[in-house]
Amino acid sequence: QESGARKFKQQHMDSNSRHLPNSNYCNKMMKKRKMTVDACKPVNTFVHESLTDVKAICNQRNIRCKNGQNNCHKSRSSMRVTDCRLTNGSRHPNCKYRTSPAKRQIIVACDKNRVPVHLDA
Ligand code: UM3
Repeated sequence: QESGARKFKQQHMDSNSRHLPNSNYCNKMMKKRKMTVDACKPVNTFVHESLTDVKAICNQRNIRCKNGQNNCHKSRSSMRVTDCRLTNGSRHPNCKYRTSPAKRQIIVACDKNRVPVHLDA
């Protein structure tokens, strides 16, 4: 498996948490998924859908990503996600996050193997 795909799963996939997250969800998950090691990653989204459904987004038409590349794709349906945003005044290594569940269409970048490697929005 290519590193981009592995990193996407590590940083963005949490298929098995079906219930609404509690307020500690992001504090625990951002640490567990290694996004607080060198620095506190400021914003990160976890997707609570199956890997099959998230990979299928790569079959949607290509659209422009925020970085100007054209390998992004938008999900047809809304997906269950949780946004983690670093709180003001939070200092490494004590990374503290606000946990915000949401349902929305997501945009992912896919590589040549048609697997997600980045979450664009
Ligand atoms: N990011 C999210 N959710 C958002 C916006 C940004 O997870 O709603 C992440 C994805 C990028 C990073 O990390 O912020 C910079 O845009 P990634 O490339 O590891 O997916």
